Amino acid sequence: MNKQILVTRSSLPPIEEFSEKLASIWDSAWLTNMGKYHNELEEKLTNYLDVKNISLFVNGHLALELVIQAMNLTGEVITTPFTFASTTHAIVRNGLTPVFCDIDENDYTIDVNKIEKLITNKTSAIVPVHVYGNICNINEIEKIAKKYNLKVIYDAAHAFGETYENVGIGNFGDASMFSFHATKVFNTIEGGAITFSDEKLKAQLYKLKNFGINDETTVDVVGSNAKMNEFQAIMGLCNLNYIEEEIEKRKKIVMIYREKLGNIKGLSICNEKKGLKSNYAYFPLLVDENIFGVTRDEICEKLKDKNIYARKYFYPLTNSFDCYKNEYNVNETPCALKISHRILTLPLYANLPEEVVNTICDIILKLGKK
Ligand code: T4K
Repeated sequence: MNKQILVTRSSLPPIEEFSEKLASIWDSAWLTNMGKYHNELEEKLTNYLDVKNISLFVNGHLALELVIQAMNLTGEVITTPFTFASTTHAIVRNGLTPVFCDIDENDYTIDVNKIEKLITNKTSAIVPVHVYGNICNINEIEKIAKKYNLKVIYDAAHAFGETYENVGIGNFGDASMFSFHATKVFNTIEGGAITFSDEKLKAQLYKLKNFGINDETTVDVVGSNAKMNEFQAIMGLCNLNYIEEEIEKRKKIVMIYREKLGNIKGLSICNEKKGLKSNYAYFPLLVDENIFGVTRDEICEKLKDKNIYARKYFYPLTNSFDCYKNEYNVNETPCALKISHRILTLPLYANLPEEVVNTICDIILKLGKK
């Protein structure tokens, strides 16, 4: 490959559309603090995601940190280690203890059969992850949460625009966090949102992302600064005009991957869940070296030799990070551990040329035949 192929590539709207909106900022000189574009995006996303309530943030991570704070959680929070650093850090940075549940080997989301035995009298919430856009077992999680009176906050960083049984994915649980980072299906450069069921949370989230300011003379919670600015909001408004096209193009790429790699011994691809409208956010490929003949790492290196940069999302597990040394035992999540050593996310973005997808598949298939 002459040109580097990275795991993803940000989608950008036509520059004229972006500049036109930007020009108006030079008139108003209103750059941030819940400006007009911020509010317009909030409204448009409420419709697009088909949710009751939404609050925008400067990034997904702070959104998650602050919704956890807003819910006044205490003690222990059940989550999974097969995720980006953000999920675990958001729990820990709130002074809470993450309790790691293993994942389901079919879709890499939290294993609902293993949640109950982790619940103690200190558990206050479950933070499951719709990893790669694979939707968690929402119905079972809801049952468990009800039975034990636990809050549920979904890390839906990867699930933008998805629906499950025709319901916007942000409607499940007490709240969901979406990421609008440059690497996501929908981006606002950096950015994120919380969708939530209890409308009373709206005022609290607003305050928390704005230093806890109540009015000009009262500050009544220890808040942060996590407001989405107008430049981000403009990027979001422009990108939103192309979102369906974006997802459709991703789908085409995924279909090629599925067709070429779907029936190969030693390679596994997650099945699309019944009832899910997918956004085709990531393409994770699971490599069983004992059957395929080469390891995930070898495939990754061989692709690199050809200037193709797949990524080992999510390796290593968050419960093995140096910053959590000796605090958790990765062997308590054996399925997550196994998958983290075998998973490779292949390049996927709307304008990835089909011939590159074919080349990637051919390189992988050739390795397996050796
Ligand atoms: N929860 C989950 C489950 C998440 O996956 C994430 C973020 C979060 C929470 C937190 O949400 P945010 O606070 O980020 O909104 C990237 C992203 O930075 C991160 O947002 C994302 N997950 C994670 C899965 O991927 P890195 O360290 O892999 O990023 P980086 O810089 O290596 O970029 C990956 C590839 O993306 C590059 O090879 C090329 C492409 N890229 C990157 C940037 C920065 C672009 O095309 N344009 C760009 O501007 O974390």
